[in-house]
Amino acid sequence: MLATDMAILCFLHDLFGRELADAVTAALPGEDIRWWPDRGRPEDITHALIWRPRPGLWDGLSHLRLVCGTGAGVDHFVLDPSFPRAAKLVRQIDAGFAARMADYVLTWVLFHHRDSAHYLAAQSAGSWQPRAMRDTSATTVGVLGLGQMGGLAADRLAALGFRTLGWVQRPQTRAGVEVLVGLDGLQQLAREADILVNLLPLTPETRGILSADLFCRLKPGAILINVGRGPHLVEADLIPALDQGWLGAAVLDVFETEPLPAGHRFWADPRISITPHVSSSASAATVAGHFADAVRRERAGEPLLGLVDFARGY
Ligand code: OXD
Repeated sequence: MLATDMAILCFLHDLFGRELADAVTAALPGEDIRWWPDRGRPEDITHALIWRPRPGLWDGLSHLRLVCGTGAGVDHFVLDPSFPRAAKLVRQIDAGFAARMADYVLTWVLFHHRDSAHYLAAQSAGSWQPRAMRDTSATTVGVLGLGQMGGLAADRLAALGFRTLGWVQRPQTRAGVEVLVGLDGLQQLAREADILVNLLPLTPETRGILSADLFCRLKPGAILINVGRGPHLVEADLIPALDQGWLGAAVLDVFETEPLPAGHRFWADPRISITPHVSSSASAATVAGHFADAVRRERAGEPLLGLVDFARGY
């Protein structure tokens, strides 16, 4: 194929607006960039920057060599049976992306550590109800997943003085974080954590990990923060776990169906805090820069940064 036949396909999230499209155009000057759904001749497309696959997106892309996701999670590619496996897949690997995620996690951990839900409710009732304060070292936070996102969140929690447990598939050493592995490790984390933060990648093994089976082993009244993926949580198990007192509250940024449908039971439950999948994203400039670098590396046959291992699933 001649270099002139090489075209780039982009399908971006509305949240980025024009900013990302402009940044991609500026980062790849002179390239034939096509914007979904206007793919032109699909066989011209060799590189793609994609938010989420859409039905028909991959059809006819017989020369596709590289796909770059705009997010850190790549489950929607890896678990998509129609993904063209001959193409390499890279994900975002940006320190700023992980830092924004850590900010989100710290915000809600501190919110619960400082009993903020209690004080907001007390204010609504016009009632002065002080509670005893605790040092951060008296609160144990368990982080599921110590990858790019979970690792930084755990480091920052530990730096604030929280006792921090991290659960991973493969053992690792992390200053300030007690690293746990395997089923025993998960059960220890469940027994000891006051606040449970999920930052695992979504794979067939982790789907549904946040279920009644885990919740019933938690310290009574533990707080759940799910910033992984919606399908990590068995949604039907959440309200019963709150009713049982296994969980005291939940913070959810991701859902089985997004946007969370109007009338869903979670919306009206005061024990559940909801944000619309905004825990983190990379900046437009970073996504465009990473993509342009990946295109250049792929063409030059250089190692790709953020290359996804399909066997591992992330
Ligand atoms: C991501 C996301 O994967 O925003 O980064 O969901």
